[in-house]
Amino acid sequence: MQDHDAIPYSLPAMDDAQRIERARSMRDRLKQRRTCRYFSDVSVPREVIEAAIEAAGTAPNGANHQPWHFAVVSSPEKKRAIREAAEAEERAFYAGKASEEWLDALAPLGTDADKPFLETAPWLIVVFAQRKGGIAEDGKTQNYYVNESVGIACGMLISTLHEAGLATLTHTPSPMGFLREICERPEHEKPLMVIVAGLPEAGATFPKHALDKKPLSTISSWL
Ligand code: IYR
Repeated sequence: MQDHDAIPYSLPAMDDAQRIERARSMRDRLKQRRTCRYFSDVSVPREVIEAAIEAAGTAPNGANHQPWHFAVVSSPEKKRAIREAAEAEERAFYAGKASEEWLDALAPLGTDADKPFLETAPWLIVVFAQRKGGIAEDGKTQNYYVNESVGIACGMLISTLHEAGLATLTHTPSPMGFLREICERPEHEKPLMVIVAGLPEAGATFPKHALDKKPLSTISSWL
């Protein structure tokens, strides 16, 4: 190992039974997460969103450049602008841009071009991937493994919001260049997704299809 500044690392003491218990308990909580498409307009404290973004900001990432930016939208004007632009893209998607195969795959979800939750939910977290910038955010230094890094950060963000009792939806209008203008972000940042966060509205449902999870034996192999 090359000479570098380093700090001792250790973990809190735990025995194997505790490790198994903690892993299963985390799994069971994450299993309760649903993608929500029906949001109430009830407000949720900004502190929850701040803490979740700080959690996301600890994600493993390329060269510790932390190539992400979270634009947090709560103003009715900005939410409306995002909804209008997203629905325009979605109308084109559902009316012909999407292949028959893609539309068939979406049928069990019951989605369509209407995205009222982009206005009703209290928070929209627009996630940007920084192709350049380095730790100093200079807009020039090359970043590495950008999509991987930001994808992991999004997983941690969603998990923290779920742990805090919030419903989320990962929304990916396509194309989503309009998010850069509305959120006033620079050219070298690529919008990756909108994470809608809030509380489910009364009577909210989720598709049965979502419970159809692949078992451990399918999603893993042990060599
Ligand atoms: N972006 C569209 C379509 C959509 C695509 C996939 I893949 C999904 O898992 C869900 C929706 C929409 O938001 O309706």
